[in-house]
Amino acid sequence: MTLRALIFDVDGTLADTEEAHRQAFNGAFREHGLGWEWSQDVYAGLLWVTGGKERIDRYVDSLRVAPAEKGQLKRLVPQIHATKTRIYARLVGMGNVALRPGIVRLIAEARTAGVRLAIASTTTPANLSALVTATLGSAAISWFDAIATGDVVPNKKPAPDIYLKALASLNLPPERCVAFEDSEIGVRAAKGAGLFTVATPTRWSEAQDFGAADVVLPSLGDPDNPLDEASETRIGAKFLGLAQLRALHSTPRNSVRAMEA
Ligand code: XBP
Ligand code: MG
Repeated sequence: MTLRALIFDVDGTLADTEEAHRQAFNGAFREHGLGWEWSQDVYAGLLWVTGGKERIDRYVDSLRVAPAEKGQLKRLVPQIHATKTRIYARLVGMGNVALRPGIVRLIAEARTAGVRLAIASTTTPANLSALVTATLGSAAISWFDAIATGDVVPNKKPAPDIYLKALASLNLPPERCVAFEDSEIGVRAAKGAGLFTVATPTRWSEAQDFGAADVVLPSLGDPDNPLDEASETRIGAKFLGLAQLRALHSTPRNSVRAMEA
C-alpha cells in the first residue's frame, strides 16, 4: 500500500514536553495564588486526563473544598489554563525542549519523498506553534498539511475524533497513513481511527499498555542515536525510516508480533 502521510502526536512524540507542561502548570498555579503544586508523580497520574483545562478541572474535583469554592475554582480554570499556556510558550521559546531522536530526520525524509505530514494532538494550538517554531523554525508549521489540535473536536483522546479530523483534512483513508504516539491513550485514539500506529513511549508513559500499537520502539532512532538490538531486529534497521515504515505497514501485524517474540 502506498504510504501517503505521517500523522504525529505532539506531546511526548515530537518532543518529551510533559516536564515543561508540568512546570508551566505549577507556574500558573503560583501566579493565581492557588497554593497548588503538581509533583511528577501527581502529574503522571493526571496525564490520564487529556487536555490541560480538563486536567485542572479533574484536579479541582479531587479537592476537599466546599461546593461553592469548588464552583468558583472551576470558573477560574480557563484563565488558569491561559496563564499556563503563556508560561509554556515562554519555556519552549527559551529552547528548553528538544525534538526526540529521529523526528527531524523522518520529517525531512518524508518531505523529500512527497509523503505528507499532519498533526493530531490534544494540546493547545499555541503550544504546537511554539514547539515547532522553537525547534524547526517559523516556516516549519507550513510543512504540515493538516493540523488537528485541542478543542476542535468534541471528544479528546482516547476518542479517535482528532485523528479522524486529521484524516478528513488530508482527505486520505487511514490505510495510507501511519500515526506516531507516545501514550496508551494516544495509541487507542489512533487505532480507533484505523491507523497503523508506531508507539515511542517516554518516561511518563513507559509503564502503560502498548499492546494495541503495531510497533513499539524506545524512539525512532538516528544514525548517531541507533536503536537497541531488539528494536533493530524488530524493524530491520538501526533507525526507523520510510523504507522500514512501508515494510512494516504492509506486513500483517501478527508477523510483526512474531518478529518481536
Ligand atoms: C498531551 C495532552 C495535553 C498536554 C498539555 O497532548 O494531553 O493536554 O499534556 O497541553 P498530545 P494543554 O499527547 O495529544 O499531544 O495544556 O494545551 O492541553
Ligand atoms: Mg502524546
